Amino acid sequence: MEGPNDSCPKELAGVEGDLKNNDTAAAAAKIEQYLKEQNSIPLNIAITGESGSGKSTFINAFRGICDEEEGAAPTSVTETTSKVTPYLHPNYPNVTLWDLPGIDTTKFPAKKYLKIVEFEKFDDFIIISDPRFRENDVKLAQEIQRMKKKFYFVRSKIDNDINGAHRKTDFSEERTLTKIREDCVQRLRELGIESPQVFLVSSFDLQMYDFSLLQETLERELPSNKRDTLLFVMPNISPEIINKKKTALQSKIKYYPLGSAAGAAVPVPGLSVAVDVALLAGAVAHFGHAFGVDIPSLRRLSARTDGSHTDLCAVIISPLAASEISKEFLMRVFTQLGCTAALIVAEEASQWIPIVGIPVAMGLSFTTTSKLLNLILNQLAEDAQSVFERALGLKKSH
Ligand SMILES: Nc1nc2c(ncn2[C@@H]2O[C@H](COP(=O)(O)OP(=O)(O)OP(=O)(O)O)[C@@H](O)[C@H]2O)c(=O)[nH]1
Ligand SMILES: [Mg+2]
Repeated sequence: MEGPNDSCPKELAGVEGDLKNNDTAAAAAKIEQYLKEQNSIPLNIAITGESGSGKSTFINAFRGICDEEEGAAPTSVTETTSKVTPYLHPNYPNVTLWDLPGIDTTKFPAKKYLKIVEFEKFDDFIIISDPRFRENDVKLAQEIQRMKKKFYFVRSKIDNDINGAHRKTDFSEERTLTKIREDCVQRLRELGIESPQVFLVSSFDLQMYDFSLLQETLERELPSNKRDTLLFVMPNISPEIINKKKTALQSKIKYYPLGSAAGAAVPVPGLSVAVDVALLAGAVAHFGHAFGVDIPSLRRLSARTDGSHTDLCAVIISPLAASEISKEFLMRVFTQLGCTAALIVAEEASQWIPIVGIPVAMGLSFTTTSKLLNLILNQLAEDAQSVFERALGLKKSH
């Protein structure tokens, strides 16, 4: 856990001074604004590649949406992506995946193509190709590079390759994947890409093969202010990604108690603290969205499995997962959890105050609220892990 000496983000530079001057309202306003902005940083990822390579299927899998569901990108063996279409992430509308037609479909040269799709607005390009990278993909990559944008190659439909190779007597998944990867890299090098980044992906099985590597690479190469934005929209493909989300969410918890606008805080029954329920409801809803344990995310996940919504929810322990987060409901849960939190608070009250100069009177409220949010976060993270395991057991066969 971060301690008192952590430096504040630059957006919060004036908060310390506000608190020292006892101007908690000014501090709260700055923090509230900062938290709001954190959840609305735009991220635009372009998905391109030749017709039938699996662009739309990849977009749906990334967004956790079934190919047949309303709002899904249409997918088919016949040509379907004919114009630039934005698909907003269902939980975070600031994140958009753009379904772009392939160069071959549009018949534009790479330079003109990028101009028409307005390349400036994209943070990254993912070029999807099956079963081998074609010259058009490479021309596009070279042009993207010239425009100083990042691109990543995805070799799609790896499940087909593995199923095909399985029939051989000396089958080794590891060897098959290494061979496909090396062939792709070699071909791209021959076509003039110096150090191509190639990821082997099956959109039917994102938890397999290189999707997590793609996620890590995208995250690492994004500007630092966009990394958490990407992390929170990532599908839960592994226990590690859920843990990563938890750590990122945890690092922001310390700001919520201080973000309570003056006059907006109300006492929690049975506890000697007041909280800004609306602000905290926003935090809890954000946790649920990032972990995919809110009602709509669980519905979408069950549609992608062979189980029902009830099957998935059977493993959930937090009252705040799979629930409507109203202010009244949150207050009831806070009161119940508060009894547990209050016991721990007594030990920790003086020990962990993150922003220097915090008035002592705020300390107790601060620690209690942080503790409550941490308890909720831990429970929701645990639920996300159980739901992830359950969903794996209920996986649809393609
Ligand atoms: N086995 C397997 N099939 C896939 C995968 N991804 C896509 N497909 C199939 O490939 C076909 C084409 O997929 P789409 O996602 O429609 O391809 P697209 O690139 O959007 O095609 P256009 O819109 O025509 O440009 C569909 O039948 C998909 O089910 C995958 O990872 N594995
Ligand atoms: Mg398509």
